[in-house]
Amino acid sequence: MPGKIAPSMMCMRLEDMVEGLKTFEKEGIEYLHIDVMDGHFVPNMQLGVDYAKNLRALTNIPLDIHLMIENPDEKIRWFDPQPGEYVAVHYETTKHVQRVLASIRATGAKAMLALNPATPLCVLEEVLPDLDAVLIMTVNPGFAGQKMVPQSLDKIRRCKEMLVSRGYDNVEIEVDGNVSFENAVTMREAGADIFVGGSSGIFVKGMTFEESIAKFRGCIE
Ligand code: S6P
Ligand code: MG
Repeated sequence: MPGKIAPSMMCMRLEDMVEGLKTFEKEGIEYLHIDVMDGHFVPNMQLGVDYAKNLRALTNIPLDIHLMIENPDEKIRWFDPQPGEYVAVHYETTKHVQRVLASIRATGAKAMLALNPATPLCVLEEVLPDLDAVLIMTVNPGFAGQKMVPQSLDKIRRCKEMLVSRGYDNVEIEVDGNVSFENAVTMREAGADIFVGGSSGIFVKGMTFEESIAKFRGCIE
């Protein structure tokens, strides 16, 4: 199965929103990646509850909600997750990882656990049955336009090996951070399934969305 694309909507200029979404629909974009930042877990504030709800009114492309917020536990329902959408919580943000993952599934959405670059893969071990996807951060979260942490490729590879060897190869791997055309190729080889396209992959200066999406697809076949 070819890789799937989730453009990072915090990189979308407001003036491009309506036409951009039409192009994404025409090009078969699989998900819209929504970065939610609280100014505590990460040193930035971005996108929120109304943004997610308004986006659903503009398009049928399912959302991929990336929560970079402390204590996400009771806040998940604020986003009214829908069947077919993903909600990612960071391992580092809650003391109750299993409970939070189960509460995402209870909404009908798919449960994803996000790991910062320094967080080891072993934290996945006890929650494998609760996961629909793992989000491997390939930059430290907070900002677009950063460089990939180099050891990320080996981490993706080891994550894939872990999932396959434990019989959880149905659990998808999403990668987020400097997923450039070049990096997307090696991330794909390492085992990634869903690719967040930001300033280095989909919102690329000098390229139309049609051009960047076509080139990106070629990198993740
Ligand atoms: C970062 C955030 C990401 C970025 C994306 C930007 O904290 O979670 O989703 O928006 O990584 O992509 P790029 O190509 O600018 O790194
Ligand atoms: Mg993100």
